[in-house]
Amino acid sequence: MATTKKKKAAPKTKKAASKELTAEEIRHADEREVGVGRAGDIPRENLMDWYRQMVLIRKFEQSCSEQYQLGKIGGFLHLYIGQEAIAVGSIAARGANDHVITAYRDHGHALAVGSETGPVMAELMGKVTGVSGGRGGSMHLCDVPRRFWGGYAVVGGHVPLGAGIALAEQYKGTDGAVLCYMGDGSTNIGYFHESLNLAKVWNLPVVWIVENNQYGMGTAVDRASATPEMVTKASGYDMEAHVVDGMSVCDVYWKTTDALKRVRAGEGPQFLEMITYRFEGHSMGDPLRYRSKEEVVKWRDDDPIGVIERRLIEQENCTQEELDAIDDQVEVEMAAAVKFADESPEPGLDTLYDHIFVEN
Ligand SMILES: Cc1ncc(C[n+]2csc(CCOP(=O)(O)OP(=O)(O)O)c2C)c(N)n1
Ligand SMILES: [Mg+2]
Repeated sequence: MATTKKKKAAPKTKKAASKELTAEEIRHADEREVGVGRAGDIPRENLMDWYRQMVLIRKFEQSCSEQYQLGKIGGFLHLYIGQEAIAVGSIAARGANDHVITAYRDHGHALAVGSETGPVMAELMGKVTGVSGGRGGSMHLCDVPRRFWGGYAVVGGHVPLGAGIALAEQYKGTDGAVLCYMGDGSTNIGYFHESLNLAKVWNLPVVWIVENNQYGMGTAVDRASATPEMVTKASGYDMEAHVVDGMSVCDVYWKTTDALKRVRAGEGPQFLEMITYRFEGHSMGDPLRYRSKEEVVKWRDDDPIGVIERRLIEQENCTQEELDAIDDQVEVEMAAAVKFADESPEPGLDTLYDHIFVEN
């Protein structure tokens, strides 16, 4: 796709590693694991679909940035560019009864669970056709039929809700589990520790996924957290924890698949620290003075879309034309989404008090 073509060098890919890398090794890796060779390796059509989903999220976010600058999106807007492999790879691993809940950087998760681009864009523009009726905006996307519960603006505030949904599934005796995503900053919040503790005590079916993108707003992780290694926090709750290469959609998929298997086998809550990087600012208008250009360039060389693109071309005999055709199809979908949102009405004044109280 256009964004990845501009890169100086595509990240190298390698076959499945025999040992798990540490967070530090992943941060400095010059090769990205792509999962080949593992039993039950991923079929080509799935990889192509993951590529399409990641390009869709990337182009959606680029379009959001444009719509924001045109004044059509109000409030805060946090882009997911650079982190696409996490939502796509982990949600691909979820079962039919599993739930998803996340923080305010939520557009990628919404699209990965299958929410349509038009209603998601309409939500960002505050239109009545939006996934949350135009009431929530960027930080409060929600899609109940797809078991996607949002979208929360209070850092760490949704973590106990993730535990609560897991408790409900356990109580009902289903095989449903929860994928609860959060930023590295959430792990410094009291709710995080209370939720992990209770999840372990009650053996709740939940996978905690920390998207460690190296920063909470303008503060580097090692300046705000007592330990820069998020996995060590799980050990305080005697919880199985693994480090994941968040730039490799395949690594994300396999580690989430394994974690969900352990949850369903009754082994209790699981913890995954996914190492990634936010390519853009924290939200719109971030002057990015807290990190060097060299650092950003280094991470852009590890673009998760570049990693999957490389695997498809080198190991799946995929042609550049096939990938370009997917990009073109996504462009058409995005144009239609913006048109749908533009043409949708705002909620009427007479509906101001709707959705405030529970209605029968
Ligand atoms: C309880 C609370 N404190 C502070 C804020 C302000 N705030 C918004 S985003 C953010 C940083 C969170 O960083 P992280 O959890 O790493 O998520 P990321 O933005 O990197 O995805 C902060 C401090 C907030 N929204 N809620
Ligand atoms: Mg962060």
